[in-house]
Amino acid sequence: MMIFHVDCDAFYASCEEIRNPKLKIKPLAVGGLTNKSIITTANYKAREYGLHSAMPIFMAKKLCPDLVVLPVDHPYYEEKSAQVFSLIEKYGVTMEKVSIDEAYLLVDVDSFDMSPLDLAKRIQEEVLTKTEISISVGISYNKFLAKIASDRKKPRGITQIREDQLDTFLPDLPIEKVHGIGSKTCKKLNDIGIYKVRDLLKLDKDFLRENFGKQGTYIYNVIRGIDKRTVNPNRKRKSIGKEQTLRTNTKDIHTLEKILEDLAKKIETYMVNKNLKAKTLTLKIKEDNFTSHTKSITLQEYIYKKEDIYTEAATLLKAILKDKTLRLIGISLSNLANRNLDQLTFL
Ligand code: TTP
Ligand code: MG
Repeated sequence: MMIFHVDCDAFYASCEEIRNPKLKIKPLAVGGLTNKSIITTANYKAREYGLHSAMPIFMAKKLCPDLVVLPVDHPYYEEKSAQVFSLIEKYGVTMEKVSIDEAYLLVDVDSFDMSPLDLAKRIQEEVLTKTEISISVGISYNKFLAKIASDRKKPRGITQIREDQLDTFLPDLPIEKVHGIGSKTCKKLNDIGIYKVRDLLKLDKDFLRENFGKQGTYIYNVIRGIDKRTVNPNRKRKSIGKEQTLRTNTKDIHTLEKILEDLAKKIETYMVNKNLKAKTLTLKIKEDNFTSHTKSITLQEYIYKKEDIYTEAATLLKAILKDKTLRLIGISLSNLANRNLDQLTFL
């Protein structure tokens, strides 16, 4: 298993460039519109002038008089983010989204017939083609190193850090790049002459623990390539369902089966897009007198294909329909799991 860290390049600015491609050749920042406010980010063209996140706008304009500044449009960036990460999710056993533009991915590289670098390239290309967002990918054997790696060759970079390469990546790193060292800790360390990881490596475990508590132990470990944090999936759906209110109430089994077929098709599309499979299927019906009934079946094998969904749903329907006249019928799948990566051939 490997961990990929994916981080979008100049995210808010890239989203704005998609809406208005003319901005691509201009220095662009996204932020509050008064001179007193700060910029949230700047595109790479603007970074050539020294602009960076959290810089006051007046300063950014001083460094770059031609700067275009756009207001923050959070809902739009959330929408782009969802597009990007639903594509990426398909490649991992587990995905943990940690901010609007970054996620960790637990990847079973052995199940792909390509190297981790080629796989990252494929993910990067798919995301770029389908969403126009460029991403950088870091690959390593733990979260800490994967994140260091993704930051290495931005924008549109792919970097892998292997165990025997720690010495080439870590010692020269400024300590503020160590995830977990915030500005307060950084200042304290600077005060005692610690600026790079190379200096940090000279501090012993007890010293770090006494001065920085648990965080000190964490720092001691990660700069030696030890990070036991797992990739925790978040915002996982517990079930997926579709239902339909009938145009005219009916007890006709053929009409109802036809609707089940349509519902099964819609659910299959969702399951394929999200790379999911399910073990439990529930059929829901509502009678013309508004009484609802549900009936579930938990299967031995996982399913996601429309034929299987339909077969199970139709069997349940026969069992509960009897002489009822229905006004609504629905299918939902629960007990969800990710499908194996070898089934990703549709990509
Ligand atoms: P980052 O990934 O830190 O920055 P970025 O994507 O703009 O640039 P990079 O190519 O270096 O990754 O943050 C993601 C988005 O979060 C960023 O586009 C804007 C927003 N953000 C803020 O609103 N305030 C901040 O202080 C930072 C750092 C980011
Ligand atoms: Mg980013």
